[in-house]
Amino acid sequence: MHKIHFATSNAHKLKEARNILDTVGYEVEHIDCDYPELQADDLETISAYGAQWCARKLDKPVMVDDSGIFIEALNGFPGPYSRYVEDHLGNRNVLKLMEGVANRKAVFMTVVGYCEPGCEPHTFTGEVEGNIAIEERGMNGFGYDPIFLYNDRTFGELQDHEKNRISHRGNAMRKFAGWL
Ligand code: ITT
Repeated sequence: MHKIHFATSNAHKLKEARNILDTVGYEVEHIDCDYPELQADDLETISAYGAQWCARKLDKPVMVDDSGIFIEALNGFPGPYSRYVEDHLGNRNVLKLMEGVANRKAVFMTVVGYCEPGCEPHTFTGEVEGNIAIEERGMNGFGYDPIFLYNDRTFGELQDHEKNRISHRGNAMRKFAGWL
């Protein structure tokens, strides 16, 4: 089975990547590579930079995953700042920001970055459209999953395999695997 080296500090992402890529014939090996998170307005730039940084440092092909949630009524916030907002505000405060807001549309996005040593990085984008829930629901998943409504269930209410089939990460990683 072909191996993909995945640099991430997030155990949930690692688990999802293993399940998603296993279904298309790839084995995921976790690598520790604490790459600097570039401050940029778009996930592609951050992801491409991270993949190239790790490929250079480790001298092997590396995949990274940069993800975020873009809320339409907040002009795409928190987007590339999703990690910071989760750490400092959390879902409860995001829901507060959305109190009384009728337009609850949101997009989850993952950009997979992949780079081989000495080469330019490639990026693969996956998205899923949904809505911000009124309250947190569900014990599955992680991060923003309990407040992201897809049809009538939050991602927090989906089983792992259901989320992976439709998720931003599933779409981005299957695109990457197809290219590979
Ligand atoms: P890395 O080491 O891979 O960068 P990270 O947790 O910092 O791990 P991101 O910057 O890509 O990853 O994540 C941005 C935020 O979005 C972070 O708070 C995640 O918990 C959250 N997030 C990412 N993917 C998610 C998903 O599928 N469901 C819910 N929340 C997600």
